[in-house]
Amino acid sequence: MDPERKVAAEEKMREWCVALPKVELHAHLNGSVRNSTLLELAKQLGDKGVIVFEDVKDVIMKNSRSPLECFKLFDLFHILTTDHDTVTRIAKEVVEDFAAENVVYLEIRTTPKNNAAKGMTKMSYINAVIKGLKAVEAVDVVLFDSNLRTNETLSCTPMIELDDDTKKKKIYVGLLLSIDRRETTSAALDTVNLAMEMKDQGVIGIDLSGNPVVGEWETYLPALQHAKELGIPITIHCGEVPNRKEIQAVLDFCPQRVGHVCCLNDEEWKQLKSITIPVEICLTSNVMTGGAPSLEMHHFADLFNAKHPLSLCTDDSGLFSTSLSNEYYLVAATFGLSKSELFQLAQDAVQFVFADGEVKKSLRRIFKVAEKRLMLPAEFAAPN
Ligand code: 6MZ
Repeated sequence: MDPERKVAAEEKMREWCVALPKVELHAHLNGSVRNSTLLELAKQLGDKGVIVFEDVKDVIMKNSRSPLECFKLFDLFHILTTDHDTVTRIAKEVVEDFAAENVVYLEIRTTPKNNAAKGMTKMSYINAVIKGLKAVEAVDVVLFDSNLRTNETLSCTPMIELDDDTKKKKIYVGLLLSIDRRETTSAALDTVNLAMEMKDQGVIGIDLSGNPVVGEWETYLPALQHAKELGIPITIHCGEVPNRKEIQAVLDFCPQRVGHVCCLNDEEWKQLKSITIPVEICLTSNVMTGGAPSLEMHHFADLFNAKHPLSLCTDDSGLFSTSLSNEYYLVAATFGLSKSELFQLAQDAVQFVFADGEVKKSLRRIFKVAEKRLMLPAEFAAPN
């Protein structure tokens, strides 16, 4: 194909990936902040003399990150973002950004933070996040509770059908509370109890995340066990580094989903596949942090060929300068998946959401309507 036609075909494929309705199951709030917002916040703190803006600016704009740099950067992000108003602002913007690229269901995860200097408790932090979700105006945010009730009818108008500008798009949003690996057993238990307390306000699950070389599985196990007993769905970052003992413990614990699974050995792969725990795949993140040697050698291919349940995710779209549409595009460009395979991949993710019943039914309807438009043979497709 001549270079110009190739560029045009790539552009069309990118547009198709944006139009595809998508389900995002692994996105960290503070990793998904827009660079422009981070720079603005850094400038404000620079002006107050809290940080040196010029130093921070280069760090924020850098594209490639080592794992160590990532977690250092999160410390910086947290300095920039941890007061109630800022948390509210970034929650609003993050949902707007996902909705703008046709994410129809979003599970956003975040670590509830205590910050006495700002009068912040774990609960007030999550309330500030919820306030942000409710402040979104560009789209209707349906925040459902863990009993899967919503205040409004769930008969969602499939966004792909909308051609009337006066009607708004809709995005379903659920919150997962993250336990940070730096936390103590008692702090982790606080987070699980908070998830239980806020289950009627949009909190639908628990995540274990944080720097994978920090902390011990035994520290979080009582909290994760408690969540399991309470019936709260759990997802765990697994195998970001080759920690044999912990990978085994996570697989034995059998959470509802796992994230990453970069560094599993043959035996662990076998076990993962035999228990078919759905995997949250984060291509760009894994390559940028060294969890996968390259896109071409990413374990996505092995899991996909084995028909293992999986879902494409961004992890930290701000930190890694990606988007969910871009992750779908990368899968097509790297592994040669067809549009119908991509569509199936996006639609299959509905099975793994922590919502159930009516929400899943609505999502299936959205995909059904989208299929008619997105899967037309090229010769019948309406010209752009
Ligand atoms: C493990 C990660 C992560 O919670 O402040 N986080 N944990 N592996 C990753 N892969 C690169 N990316 C993000 O969002 C930022 C926090 O999410 C976790 C880290 O604990 C990070 O501090 P919140 O909203």
